[in-house]
Amino acid sequence: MSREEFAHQLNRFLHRYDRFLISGHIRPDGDSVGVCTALALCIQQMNKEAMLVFDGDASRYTQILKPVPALPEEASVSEAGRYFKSGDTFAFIMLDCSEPERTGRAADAIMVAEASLTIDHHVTSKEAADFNYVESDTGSTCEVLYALLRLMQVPITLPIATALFMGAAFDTGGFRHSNTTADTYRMAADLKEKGVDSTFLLNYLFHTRKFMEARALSQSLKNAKLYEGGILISCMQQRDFFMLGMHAKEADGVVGNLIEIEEAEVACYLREIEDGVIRVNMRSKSKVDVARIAAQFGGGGHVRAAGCTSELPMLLLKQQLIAAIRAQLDSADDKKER
Ligand SMILES: [Mn+2]
Repeated sequence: MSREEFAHQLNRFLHRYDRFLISGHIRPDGDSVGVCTALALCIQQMNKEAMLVFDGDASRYTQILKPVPALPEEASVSEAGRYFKSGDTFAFIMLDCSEPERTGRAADAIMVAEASLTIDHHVTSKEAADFNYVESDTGSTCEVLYALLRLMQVPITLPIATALFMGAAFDTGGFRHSNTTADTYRMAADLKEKGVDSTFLLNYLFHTRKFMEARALSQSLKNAKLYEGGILISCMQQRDFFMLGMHAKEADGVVGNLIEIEEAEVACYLREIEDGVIRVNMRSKSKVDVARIAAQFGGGGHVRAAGCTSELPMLLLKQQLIAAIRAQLDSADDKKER
């Protein structure tokens, strides 16, 4: 389906219903929160009700955007109708994911809603909603929604522009990743012209961290070792986090800092998240497919960012990871020589 055709469908969908429950994916990220907030603000602009559902802490992103009503944490989506002011029926919109299970808490919303609609940019086979639109070659769902709003001639106010900019910046790594296109920059320019504080948003998203996260990074760098072939590995035991006065789960961003090290071709971050359970996060610059490495250990992900969870002892796991990465680096070298 073309963008124009779907913009038509979306327009009709928004006009047909009065109340909308909107959910992004579980463990909300910048794109997910940005696109849900932007569409909710558009719906409010039409004098209709919108309510967001989050599964996981979205506060890092919601706190810099215009507030939008959200379903209370203790409520289930089957009783969401009670939380709307103007009535108790609602339509359901799924953004930045297309499989109901990916929303977490809102997995059953399709069943209780009057109708459902999806906008996404992940490669997917499921068309679970009544109306489904996926642009897998667009960098963020915020960019997809921006294009649709333009076609629908919906006025993009500053709060909507800010939410869209945040999401597009988030999913493109600050307009740096290979999913950034000329259209992405054109959108950014248009939103900037509408008054978006791009300096603040980019600094907040990519150059701001909590004191505790910085301390975790410091300890993680102390523990890091650089092996032949540019394999950077950092292992953090539970006691490392205990000494810092934090939980291992609070150090999610560290692996992104490890891969910034010039000599690192691959970064592996091993964290003992509970007794004998190790979470592995991997990032790769260009040579290694870390999704394949993760799959060897029962995990998954993308070519340049992947992870797995293991119950092997830390040292053994580290040795096996190094061996698996070396094997990939070596076979790449062999191919080059031939
Ligand atoms: Mn996204």
